[in-house]
Amino acid sequence: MPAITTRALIIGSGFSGLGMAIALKKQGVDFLILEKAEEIGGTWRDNTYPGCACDIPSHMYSFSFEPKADWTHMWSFQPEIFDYLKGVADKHDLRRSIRFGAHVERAQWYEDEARWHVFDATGQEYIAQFLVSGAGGLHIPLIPEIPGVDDFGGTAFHSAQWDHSVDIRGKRVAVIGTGASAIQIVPAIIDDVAELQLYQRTPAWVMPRPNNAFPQWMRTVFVTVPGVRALLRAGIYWIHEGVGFAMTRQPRLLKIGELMGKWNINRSIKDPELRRKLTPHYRAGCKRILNSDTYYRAIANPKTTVITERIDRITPGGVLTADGVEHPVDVLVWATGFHVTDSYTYVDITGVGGEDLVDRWNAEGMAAHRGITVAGMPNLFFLLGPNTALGHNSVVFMIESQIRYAAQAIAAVDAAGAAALAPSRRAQDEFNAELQRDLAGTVFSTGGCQSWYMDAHGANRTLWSGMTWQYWLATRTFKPSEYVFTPQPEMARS
Ligand code: N01
Repeated sequence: MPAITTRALIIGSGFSGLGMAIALKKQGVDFLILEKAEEIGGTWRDNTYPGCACDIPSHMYSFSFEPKADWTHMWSFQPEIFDYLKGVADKHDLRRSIRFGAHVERAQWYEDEARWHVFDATGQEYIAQFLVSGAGGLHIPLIPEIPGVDDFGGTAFHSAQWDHSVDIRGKRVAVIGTGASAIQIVPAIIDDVAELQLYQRTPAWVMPRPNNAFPQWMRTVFVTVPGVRALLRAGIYWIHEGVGFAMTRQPRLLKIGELMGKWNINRSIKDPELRRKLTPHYRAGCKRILNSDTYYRAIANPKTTVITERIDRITPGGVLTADGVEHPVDVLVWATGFHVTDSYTYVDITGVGGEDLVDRWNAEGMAAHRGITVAGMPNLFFLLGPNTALGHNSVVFMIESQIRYAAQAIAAVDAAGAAALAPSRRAQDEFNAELQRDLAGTVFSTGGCQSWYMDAHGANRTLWSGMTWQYWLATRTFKPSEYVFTPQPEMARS
């Protein structure tokens, strides 16, 4: 197989990959998207579980440059978001620049050529000057290492790999986990199942949220009256930034949210013992705040049992809890989240001097300059990389900031007549030292919970430390002074 050569390789075709491709197209940079699956969409292609929806309003959770005025719901469901992304890909004619079924496994920087050599699982080689990872952090399903996981005799699957061939009607279904995915799944399946066992390790703060379809007249207004949709988007943005202010600067303000969360429990759950089980004992926001008007109602349904005993093991017939009770189960759903702080292990990246990025990040924790570029890894860009996920607003806003920054960096390489750039270790370390100082005062660190925001070293390598406009400011203008430029190989030789 001859190697395929292009100027920029983009891994993934979710929001990040598609957005980057559109920016490079505008800039006249040749690119190829490598997509492991047979369709675009990333997260919004993979997650098809019942009830799957966005928990950030759609008018904000969409590209600023591709508004969709006729979203059917404030918080849209997965099929509509997936359709939106397919529409964006088609409108910008991106499919012809996507190689489907290309699961990237390895990328190596060849210093003498100043090029990335990238290999997919079939052994196909790609050569490019720039490499952009649009894989994000929520793409490797996590199934906990509970004894007996492989012995289960019924059907088991992860929430992000929902098996639609399984008929759950009339079945005893166990949902393990009570995070953002589980709270959408539980209300969506409760009417169908015979029995629902919900295994909760830590209760979530769940805020009330009605999500009725927009009435037709309102959709017509969004479509026809200039400025209304943009005003709504701005309103959504600043309300969420208010929550971000509380989370990152004044965590005690989050007590107000806790009152709302308690009210949400009390209005649906009458049993005091169940109320106690469902009430969190950490500051709201320490783990992701969830929203639902239907979750507690589904829990109040007599078909549901909330089980808080530790899971001892999975048996061929069900789930054995630490109190010695074996709960018979037909279908087991792992709503247990993703490998986040080790999500980068999906690809082996080797940079200058043969340094292995996975080894570096395993040892030091993942860190990048402004969450995007990495010292010693020339012309490599991460979208939704280290410390750029959010607990309070739309990650699409973060992605757009990063795309703009990466596009500016590529333009800076060209303007300098250079072959490559990478941030200086000093600039990267200073940025991250300040970031970690800021994170120390946030609810993510002080809220009294254990969350997947923290890595194996106990450091938050996942979330941005402030509000999203601050990230926008931090990435608005690319600063060449923070970078080391590599000359063109032939200039280096002369
Ligand atoms: O995963 P999670 P998720 N035994 O990690 C529990 C995005 N998302 O898929 O809290 C028992 O939040 C774990 O318990 P604990 C969003 O960014 C977005 O739900 O660790 N339980 C927890 O309850 C979100 O944050 C949307 O004690 C175990 C659950 O499993 C991210 O995806 C919608 C366990 C995992 O919750 C992940 O959400 C859905 C064990 N051994 C998701 N191990 C939008 O709407 C783990 N758990 C945009």
